[in-house]
Amino acid sequence: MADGRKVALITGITGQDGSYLAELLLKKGYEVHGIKRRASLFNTDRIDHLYQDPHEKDRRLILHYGDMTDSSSLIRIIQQVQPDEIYNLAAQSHVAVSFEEPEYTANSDALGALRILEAIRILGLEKKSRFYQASTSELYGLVQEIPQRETTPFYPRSPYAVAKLYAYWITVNYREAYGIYACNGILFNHESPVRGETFVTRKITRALARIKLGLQDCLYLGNLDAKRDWGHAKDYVEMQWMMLQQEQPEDFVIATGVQYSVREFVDAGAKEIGLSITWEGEGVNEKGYDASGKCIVAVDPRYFRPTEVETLLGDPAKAKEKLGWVPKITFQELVAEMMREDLKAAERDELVKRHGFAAYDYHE
Ligand code: NDP
Ligand code: GDR
Repeated sequence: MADGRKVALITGITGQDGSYLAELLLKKGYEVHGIKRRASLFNTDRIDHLYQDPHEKDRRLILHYGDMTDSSSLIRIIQQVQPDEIYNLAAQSHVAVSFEEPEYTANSDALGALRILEAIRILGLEKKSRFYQASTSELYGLVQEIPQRETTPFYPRSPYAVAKLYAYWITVNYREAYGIYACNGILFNHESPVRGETFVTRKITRALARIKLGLQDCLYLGNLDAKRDWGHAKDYVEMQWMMLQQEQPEDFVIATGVQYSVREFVDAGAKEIGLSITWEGEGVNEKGYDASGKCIVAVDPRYFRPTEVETLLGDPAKAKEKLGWVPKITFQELVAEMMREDLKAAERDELVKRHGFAAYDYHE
């Protein structure tokens, strides 16, 4: 505690969840420390609104350079910060990219969690620092039970999910072996206007907005039939905090209990901005047409994954019962917010283009 304030350390503070969690903890009066890896750009867009100049007195948001693949930086930071709570959100979090970078994904996502837990032990903080591990519904992969709950067997289907499986179990093991207050939040997909642009929801809302304003012709997607249980990141970070406030550490599934397909997400987003899509064809030949008959959505097999997770649907009953947690933001509200924000961004880009500046565009 610093001046009676609780101290939290967030790895992955520059990511989607890190930014929402930092905002939440600052509101709750915490001193918040975040680990940021060195990049050639600032890369703090998502937390710029929370940033405080290092020269300000009584600063409550403090960033440290570090990396999940570098034990020495993690030990140094944890020693310096002496956190009451550690939220391990940092990860190479893209499933498709994990097939391209499997070793790096294992290093940051699996061994990264181990490095933090070992740092707690090396520094003798077992009774002080509570630990939250960002576990994932991807652990269920090839699903063994519908809906998935805390007791459902795991069957990971990507190098990302296999790395997260290690992180899940090492968290359980350090809890049992050393009495560390350590828990796993098994979070199903959660999105927001600051979701990374290459995850399917944000890719869809961004592209639909740009198509609407004539900045892009077509949205290329992979598996339109994949089904996900999509919630809002703002709701889910609240749960991350709640999990560390219990008497006993436990693992929880966090989900909405409702699922939609990728195709349904496209339809919902299109509806928000007055577009209606007619689907024709099947498999790789499936296409979506707007009211004028123009093709605006097409399948590109390059977005198929070597092994796919076809369907995920969570059962959040335990979180509801034990923590009184219920997601507040509905799927329709989530889609509406994402569409609204991406439309604003597209309008800015369109303005720039209209004034003769070439808008850089990168599709993925
Ligand atoms: P993001 O991809 O938005 O953020 C990941 C964060 O991790 C970024 O701050 C990134 O830094 C940082 N990071 C990546 N590699 C390293 C590294 N080697 N060292 C230090 N920092 C690193 O993910 P989300 O916010 O969406 O997710 C947060 C966590 O929750 C992740 O662990 C993810 O796997 C997990 N998760 C996410 C779900 C979701 O639906 N969003 C669902 C279930 C689990 P930089 O900004 O520099 O890239
Ligand atoms: P996911 O999220 O793999 O569930 O992992 P993503 O949005 O990438 O994919 C969801 C589903 O959509 C299908 N899909 C596409 N996906 C992407 N990215 N791009 C496409 O063009 C596309 N077309 C179809 C995918 O095949 C998949 O079935 C996310 C990440 O945040 C993880 O870190 C987290 O652990 C899980 O959610 C829960």
